[in-house]
Amino acid sequence: MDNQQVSSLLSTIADILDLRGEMSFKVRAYRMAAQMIETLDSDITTLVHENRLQELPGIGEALAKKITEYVQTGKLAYLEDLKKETPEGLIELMQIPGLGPRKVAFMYKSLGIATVQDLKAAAAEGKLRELKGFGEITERNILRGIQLREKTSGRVLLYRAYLDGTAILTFLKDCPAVIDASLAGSLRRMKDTIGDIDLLVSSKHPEEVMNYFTGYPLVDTVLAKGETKTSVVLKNQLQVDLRVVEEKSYGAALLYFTGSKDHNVALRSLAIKKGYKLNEYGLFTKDTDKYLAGRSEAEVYKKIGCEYMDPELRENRGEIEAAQTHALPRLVTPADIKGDFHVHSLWSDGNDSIDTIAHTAQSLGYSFIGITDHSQSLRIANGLTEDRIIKKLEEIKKIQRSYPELSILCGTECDIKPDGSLDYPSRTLKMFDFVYIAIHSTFKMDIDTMTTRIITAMHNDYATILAHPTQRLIGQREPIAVDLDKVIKAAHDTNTLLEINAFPNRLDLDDIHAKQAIEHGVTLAIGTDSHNVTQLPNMHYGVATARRGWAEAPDILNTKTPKQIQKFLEG
Ligand code: DGT
Ligand code: CA
Ligand code: CA
Repeated sequence: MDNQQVSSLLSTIADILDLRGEMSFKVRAYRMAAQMIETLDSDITTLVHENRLQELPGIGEALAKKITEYVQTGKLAYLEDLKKETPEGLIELMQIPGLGPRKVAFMYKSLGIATVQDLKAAAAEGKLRELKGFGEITERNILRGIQLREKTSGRVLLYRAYLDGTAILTFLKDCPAVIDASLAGSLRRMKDTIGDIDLLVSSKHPEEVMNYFTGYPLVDTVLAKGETKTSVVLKNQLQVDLRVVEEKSYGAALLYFTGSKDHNVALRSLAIKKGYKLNEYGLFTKDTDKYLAGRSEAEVYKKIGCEYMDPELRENRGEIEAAQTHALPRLVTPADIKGDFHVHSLWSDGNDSIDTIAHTAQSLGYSFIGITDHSQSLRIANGLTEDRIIKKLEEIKKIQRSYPELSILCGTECDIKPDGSLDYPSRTLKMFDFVYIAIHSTFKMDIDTMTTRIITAMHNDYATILAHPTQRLIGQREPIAVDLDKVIKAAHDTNTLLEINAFPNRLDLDDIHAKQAIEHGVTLAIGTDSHNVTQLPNMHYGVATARRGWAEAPDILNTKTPKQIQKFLEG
């Protein structure tokens, strides 16, 4: 159980209480607790074990008891009861982007809308816009929210599946009957969202492995249990499929169940062209069915004339052709990364001091860290005025002395105004080591105006990196309307870097656009956008996205030394 899961439990309770019109102080208590735990430095499970929850601000006896029950059993009776007393459809409605408890309660009372179906019908008939405080724009946003929800329904963010998947993998490797074990499916390919978790094991005793697997403490329901395949649902609703094969077939099965389906289809037809037959059991001669390979993926690839392809590449986007002509990229790896460009500190809306950030960066083995606080207009995020920048620079200089092995770079995440100008004048911008430019408001513009706005900002001499270029929030907000072809070309012409933002619900640029940018000779920078040092390891998901975009180390500025970075920025 991680902090995020406990945090979302508490906000679900807050939403349901709010929906039911409970006293607002009660709702607020749950919301504040949810927020506090989301950005908490310490591990909530540890605090539960040590019986220290009540040391946290805003956590009294009652809340501590509920959190403890949830962490220890994976369930909370109080929430189950609340859910039983509330129409199921209303809870689902609150998950739609743009709809909160208040709006849902109001629609329920005034129009009797109790399900997503009801809501769609009401919107189609134009009834929503007539509600007090709604209007046509709200109606349209709600419809868009429904579509977005449908597109991502049942899928979870990569990081969520990754945490569970790697924990189960570690668990499986402890089973004496397991010989080899691996992640498979979209999770092994590190896709940005995951439908279900797939795992593969080789064993001589499949039944033993399956019994061990269904005994995993977080399993809620066993959907199907057999000797070759078992499917379970975890307490957090994620489905996990485990397959067990013989050692002889392990490589072929790993290939098959890693996918993607498109990669498999293309690979199979290549095998056929070469006179073979490829399936999850192995590679065979087409005519006599003689087993040729299958123990490892590498041996199967080799036999059909391909170099080994990293799982992140397996989307049939040209990798099979490249693998036959020694043209595969040598993908950037987490070990190549020397630092992080995008971190918020206490100076704006982050939770940690520069000293704490530097300390953590050092423990991660980094040789640089970019502290990028917000610019002056972003008052809600405590953006920095010029006097405060000067003070921040002084502080960095002082802290720098304690970290001889780490370059602490003073950056900014400077707001791009609607007309494309930046939130600081040049004399301020030149105080920074580098400047992220980013949009934080007026997201809705037509595509030409938005594209011009961004490109104008990129032409500013001090602009270094364009942060989260499309502004998408996976499952919550669509990308802004922007012509990325033009932005990529402008990045090349103005020597502006594009960011791969590694925050789990952003991953922006995504894999496809990262690949496109690299093909146009644009250098990318990975930033975690951390507001808390516990988020710095999200770098891993940014690197995964870069790998899915065929990035090699030289394509990513984070792989360079502080000296090389300085030179690059001056050049
Ligand atoms: P997901 O779970 O929707 O995020 O995506 P995947 O890629 O994990 O898909 P999943 O879980 O349905 O199946 C796991 C892998 O098994 C998939 O990547 C490729 C393989 N596979 C599944 N069904 C088929 C199929 O009908 N044909 C082929 N060639 N491969 C399949
Ligand atoms: Ca899957
Ligand atoms: Ca599956």
